[in-house]
Amino acid sequence: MASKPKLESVPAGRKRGARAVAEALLAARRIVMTTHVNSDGDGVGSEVGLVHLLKALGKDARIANPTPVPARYAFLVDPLKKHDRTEHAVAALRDADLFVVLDISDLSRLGHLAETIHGRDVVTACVDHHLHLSPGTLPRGPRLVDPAASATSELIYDLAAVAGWPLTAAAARALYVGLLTDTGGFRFSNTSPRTLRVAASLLECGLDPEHIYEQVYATAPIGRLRLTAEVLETLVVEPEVGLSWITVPAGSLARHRVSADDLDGLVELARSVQGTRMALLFRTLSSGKIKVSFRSVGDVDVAAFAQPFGGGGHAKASGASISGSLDEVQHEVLAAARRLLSNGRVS
Ligand SMILES: [Mn+2]
Repeated sequence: MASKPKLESVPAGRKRGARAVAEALLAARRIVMTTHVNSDGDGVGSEVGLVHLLKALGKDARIANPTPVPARYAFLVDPLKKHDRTEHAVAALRDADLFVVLDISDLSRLGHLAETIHGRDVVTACVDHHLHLSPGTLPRGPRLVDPAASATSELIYDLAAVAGWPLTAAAARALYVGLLTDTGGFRFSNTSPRTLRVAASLLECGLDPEHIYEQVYATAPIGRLRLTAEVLETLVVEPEVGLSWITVPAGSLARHRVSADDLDGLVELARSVQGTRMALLFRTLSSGKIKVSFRSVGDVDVAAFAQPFGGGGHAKASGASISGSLDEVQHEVLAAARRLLSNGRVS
């Protein structure tokens, strides 16, 4: 393993939050961390990274997620079998004296765990980089929140830097996965010079970037490709306004034996159509609601666009879960998108 690397300096605005979160972590005896339903590389990367940091300090830290970790991130979680309590998440939360909510600031996206987190009088720390148009609904606790961070994993790195905690190779690998996936492989607009400096500093811990790439992107089940083909068949392009959209056919995930994680990156393919300013992906959730993912090009702000639909996210990547039939939701959302793209107004 490489010698202990010097960590990047932390933006001034994050130091106070980082200190507050570090203090809460050091004071706690049983820490349980969680992330949003259908966790992604950043949600998993930030919680696995934090578990490794806390383990090195001798702290009792567990993971309890509302939904299982996607197969492509199993390589991060498998070595932590003892620490992953997702199958008994509610029991793990009942035992904890500190909750850490990662990559989301809202109770509503914690699925069946929301009730337990809301119901217990336990300090709830939050580390997140989503834009909050309204105050989060989490219980009280320290916050390390900055929408300028490329990923929640970058904020966990900052937490380690401010607290002076040693970055182990296992922690660095998990945080690197968070940066890699939330920036679309260091391609999206949230890839800042600092993102790459932090990524470089993580690589200094002795990581193998090609191996990580293979695990995350280059070991797809055949069903993911078959699903991709089927979803791309639904592509509709409206060049006059710069709108492209795709729909996940009913039952296709089960038919191809894949999960929602296998849809990752599909909406970016719709966005890649020349002249597209906004791309959308529609799918029916098991709850019956319709999940819409929004991506934009240029100055179209899809975080603001998602807000009237009860959603949120980032300016160029956001989402919302909307009640109604697929037809109704598509009709409503596409009409709003056409209005926005043709006259700059959401409604
Ligand atoms: Mn994220």
